[in-house]
Amino acid sequence: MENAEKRKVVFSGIQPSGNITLGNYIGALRNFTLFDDADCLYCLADLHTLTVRQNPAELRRRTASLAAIYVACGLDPDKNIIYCQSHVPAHAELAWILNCYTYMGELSRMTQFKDKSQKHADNINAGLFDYPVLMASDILLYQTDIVPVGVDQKQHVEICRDIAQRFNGIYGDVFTVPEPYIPKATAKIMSLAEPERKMSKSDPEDTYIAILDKPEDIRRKLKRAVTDSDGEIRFDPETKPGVSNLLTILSVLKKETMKETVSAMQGLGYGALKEAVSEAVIAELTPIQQRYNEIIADKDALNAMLGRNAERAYALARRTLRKVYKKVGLYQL
Ligand code: ATP
Ligand code: LTN
Repeated sequence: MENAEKRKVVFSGIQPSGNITLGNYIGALRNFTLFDDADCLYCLADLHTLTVRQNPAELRRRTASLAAIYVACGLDPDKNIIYCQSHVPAHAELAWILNCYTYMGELSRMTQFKDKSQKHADNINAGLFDYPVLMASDILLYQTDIVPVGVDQKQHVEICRDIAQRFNGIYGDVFTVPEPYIPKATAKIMSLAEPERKMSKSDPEDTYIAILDKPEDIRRKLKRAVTDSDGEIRFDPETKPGVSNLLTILSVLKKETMKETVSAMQGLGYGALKEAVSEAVIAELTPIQQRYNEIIADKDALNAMLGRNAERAYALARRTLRKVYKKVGLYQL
């Protein structure tokens, strides 16, 4: 008998804008595999990357690479719709409509916009300002229930909810209002160089571990990771952000509670902690890298997968878009 309850829809995306980091993996990607009994869509958010100037050849390479990383991290492309945002024109189309239901005031309050405007002061373009509306379109096109992201994206999911509710308030129940999925412990992995700041793929190489880093790079970067001078292994993100970040990474990858990790490490030095983190990271990433190398070696198969999945996504997206066009009064043939 068919299950009467509607399956949940899960949607998320990552920008192919740099090397995918351990922060992206722990904060987002790893969680993408948790929704076995839902309909999941994971996009390569290539349109979003254009809000910051990209090297075209690099962007193409990184997009294919991120698709291979998704699969290598355990997302089965037959079960999950893994596709490239720019291959489904409905994203840009819905973004235009939703632009007309989003206020300048609310967009100018977005912290990511403020941060990125500071970082790219020579290129504060309209796309950067409008970024959250495109992201809302991504999510709302598929009648998404759950959006797994890191905590830095929480505000964007909230504005998406506001836009959906506003639209529904005018036209009836057109959009599902989504919920973010942000497990607290792993919501924000910190930079190795400045543990008060988020680990970010647009920062210098030595501040993050990339999913595709070699074991020797992982060991070198972790050896240099900033800690503190009191020498005690203790979980206290406020006063010991560096050590606490290492403990978080360790406990997550070893699938232990923080208490278990801390008691296993207590009394040891920071050198031993860094060594333990290195081993755990290498053990996690090695099989992913092996699968990645196989997947990326067969570009035809990868492209066929992306083509197939873009069609599946477009078929779903078109339904919502058609409804929206009708509701707002665009002339239908
Ligand atoms: P950029 O630095 O280019 O803005 P980013 O490293 O923040 O990029 P995104 O593509 O913006 O990466 O993020 C992809 C996903 O990974 C999002 O869900 C984001 O919240 C999550 N994420 C990114 N960095 C971290 C982190 N350090 N800790 C936890 N989650 C993270
Ligand atoms: N803006 C996100 C990437 C992203 C996304 C989405 C995440 C684009 N579209 C839809 C969740 C849902 C970021 O992580 N920087």
